[in-house]
Amino acid sequence: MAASPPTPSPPRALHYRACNLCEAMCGVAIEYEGSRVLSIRGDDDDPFSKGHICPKATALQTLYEDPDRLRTPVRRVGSRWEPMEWEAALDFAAEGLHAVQERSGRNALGLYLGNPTVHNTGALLTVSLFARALKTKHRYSATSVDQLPHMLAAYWMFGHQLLLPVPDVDRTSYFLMLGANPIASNGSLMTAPGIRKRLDELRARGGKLVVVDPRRTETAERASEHLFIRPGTDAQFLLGVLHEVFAQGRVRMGRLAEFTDGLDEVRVVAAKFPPERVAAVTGVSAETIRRVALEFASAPSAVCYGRMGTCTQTFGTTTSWLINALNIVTGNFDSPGGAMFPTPAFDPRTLPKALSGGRGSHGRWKSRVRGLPESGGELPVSTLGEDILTPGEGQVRAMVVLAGNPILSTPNGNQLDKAFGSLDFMVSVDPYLNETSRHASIILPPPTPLEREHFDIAFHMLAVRNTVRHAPALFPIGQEGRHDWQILLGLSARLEALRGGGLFAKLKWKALEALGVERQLDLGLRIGKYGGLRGLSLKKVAAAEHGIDLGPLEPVLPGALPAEQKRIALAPKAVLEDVARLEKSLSADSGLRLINRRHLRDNNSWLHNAPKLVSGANRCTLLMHPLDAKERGLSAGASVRVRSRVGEVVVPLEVTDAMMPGVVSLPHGYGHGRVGVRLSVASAHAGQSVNDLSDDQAIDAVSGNAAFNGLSVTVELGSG
Ligand SMILES: Nc1nc2c(c(=O)[nH]1)N[C@H]1C(S)=C(S)[C@@H](COP(=O)(O)OP(=O)(O)OC[C@H]3O[C@@H](n4cnc5c(=O)[nH]c(N)nc54)[C@H](O)[C@@H]3O)O[C@H]1N2
Ligand SMILES: Nc1nc2c(c(=O)[nH]1)N[C@H]1C(S)=C(S)[C@@H](COP(=O)(O)OP(=O)(O)OC[C@H]3O[C@@H](n4cnc5c(=O)[nH]c(N)nc54)[C@H](O)[C@@H]3O)O[C@H]1N2
Ligand code: SF4
Ligand SMILES: [Mo]
Repeated sequence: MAASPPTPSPPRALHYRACNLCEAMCGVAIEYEGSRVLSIRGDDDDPFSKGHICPKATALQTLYEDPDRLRTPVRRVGSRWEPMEWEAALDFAAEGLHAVQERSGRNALGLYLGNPTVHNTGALLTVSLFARALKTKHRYSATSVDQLPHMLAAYWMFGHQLLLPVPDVDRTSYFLMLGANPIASNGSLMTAPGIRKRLDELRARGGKLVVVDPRRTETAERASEHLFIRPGTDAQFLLGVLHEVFAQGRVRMGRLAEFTDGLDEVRVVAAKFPPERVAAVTGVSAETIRRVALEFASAPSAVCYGRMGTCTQTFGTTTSWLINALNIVTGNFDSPGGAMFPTPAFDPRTLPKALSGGRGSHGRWKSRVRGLPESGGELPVSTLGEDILTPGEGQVRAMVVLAGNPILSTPNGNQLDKAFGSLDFMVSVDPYLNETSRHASIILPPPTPLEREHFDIAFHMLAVRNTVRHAPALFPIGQEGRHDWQILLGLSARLEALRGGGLFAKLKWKALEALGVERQLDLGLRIGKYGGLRGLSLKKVAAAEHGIDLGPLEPVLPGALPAEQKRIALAPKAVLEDVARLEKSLSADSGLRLINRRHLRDNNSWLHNAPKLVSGANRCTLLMHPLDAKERGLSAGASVRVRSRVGEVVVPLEVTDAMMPGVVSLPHGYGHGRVGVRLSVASAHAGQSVNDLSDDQAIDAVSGNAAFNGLSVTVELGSG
């Protein structure tokens, strides 16, 4: 039998882009053939990431190929999901939302924006317009289970919620890191691809990395020094450090003094917190606090940085303020080696308010049940469950969830599960049928990262070096697909039409759709810092397929402060008021406290359907110190029951002296065992959701941010 001639296969080719799965923006080189991915590796020629990637980069391929992923809209019909055409699906979704607003008022509609929105160019450019088009005060997002305290501190101190200082890790000589584990997370509010190497280099050049964390983390293992701290006491610790800085006459504000107000107020507050007074509650000795203060103040350059551990706790905002204050009073602010402001080529802060969300705001309205204040136009998501479940004027009866999974990622997941189950109508914009979207009336699935262009709008603004890169879509989506931004514009246009919006409204949405993503990027680049007559355009950026290096961070103050606030406010009123609460919390307590953790191969709740990322030992375990295990008669491998005020989970126990005594740790993002999800791999590695324990009433009092860390729990043998 003669062999048939082989069909000619398309040539293998290489596509370059930045991975958008976390904040690190690593350059990747993707080998592909036709519509198939052959391999994904680090892009050695990326001037920023220099070839670094992590195991999650392969998920770019897994997501694209995943048979569980939704490729067309699906509508719930009883307990089944029925596929729908896009136009009909968008009509159905808009009509359902409109009907609820007609019946129960505008605020009966709620919106939740999940984290991947920020990693998605088109969605980020469109989402503010979409949120306005919904005309509701019930907006929530992952911000209030994450960095809200930093944003509020920035709004109050620097006049803009997005003026977020990042640690100049490549030049600092003393890095004081609280509540962050960048070796697992790859860095957050600190885009620094290959962070492990950067931290190793800091030590190699004679610098010091001090990690303050209730767990000896992967990052702490590589640090010069690790200090255990009792969860939720970072503000007291930092006040102890500041006390010493003032007491030793180490204040050196330099040129910052010319445009900074409030030094005396900070001095008065710090005077109340001598190291001896905070030692017991923090678990850090007075001697150590004094030494850290002295080392910090005398280093050639130093930077204090805090992340999830300092934000998602009961003193989140006050801690964010103190981190900035320590950097400022020691002159380690807006200067090389200190905390600095990146200058991105496309700067979202220069966009009109309707597109960017503006400088920020606080307390313009309050949540209807608990009265928690809005920040930046959003309510704390800890109130979402009660806002849906509590009857009365303005009760939320319909939801739009974009790129989020709040049932696994926000406090009191079981209450929220019940709440979502009780809605009259719900739209999910998500490629998966997951724990949250399973409650939707209709799911509108966008394509995956490789099927769209990518330009990082958010994370160049948080990067430790100024660079820029753009990549076109690798694979086309064809007629049968809709991008997130197209879905959002499609829904907005339909909602306005249903409300009787005239021709002008119709033309506006059509024009925005025609404008597309690329023209907006091009415009933003041209009017940006590196634009101008012969400067950057999208064409120039796109032509440099490995990205363009724009150099190290440079001092930008006072010029970068917004016109409305030309001076730094070192002592904002809201945090000064919180100090009274801090003083009350100075007595040490002995209960067991829960903190959370991340693993390099997780990404919040949503990459557990990638077989390569969930292989190996079960990671959804409780970590406990040997003394605590012994006291409870528990041994490694036992099933233990962890209880909080709102719920309980049963998980395997790991006993390790990497935990501080009195503190236990669970990862978040697990709990895929709920009925009705279509995540075959994740369901086989279900684990338990830590947010079935986390308490919607446990918040940072100033911002309303969720206080996941420091939750009071009990642990006992799981069976019997
Ligand atoms: N206990 C505890 N809880 C936590 C945390 C913690 O440390 N401890 N961390 C918190 C933090 S920092 C965050 S940011 C939140 C995250 O919370 P969320 O953003 O609510 O949840 P994710 O798990 O990121 O879910 C993202 C969803 O977006 C979908 N998705 C991915 N890409 C796209 C896209 O391009 N478009 C669309 N439309 N959908 C997409 C995924 O399928 C997934 O369903 O979790 C928080 N929850
Ligand atoms: N692999 C992986 N990478 C990720 C993610 C992921 O889920 N997986 N998520 C991404 C997202 S959305 C974010 S926001 C970032 C988060 O990035 P990071 O903040 O760097 O990550 P975490 O692991 O949450 O680090 C928080 C640390 O705070 C410690 N901690 C807890 N409570 C306290 C406390 O009271 N005080 C102090 N000082 N420390 C405390 C914890 O032990 C933990 O080590 O990671 C991003 N990158
Ligand atoms: S570190 Fe983040 S950006 Fe880099 S490859 Fe991993 S997931 Fe992607
Ligand atoms: Mo996050």
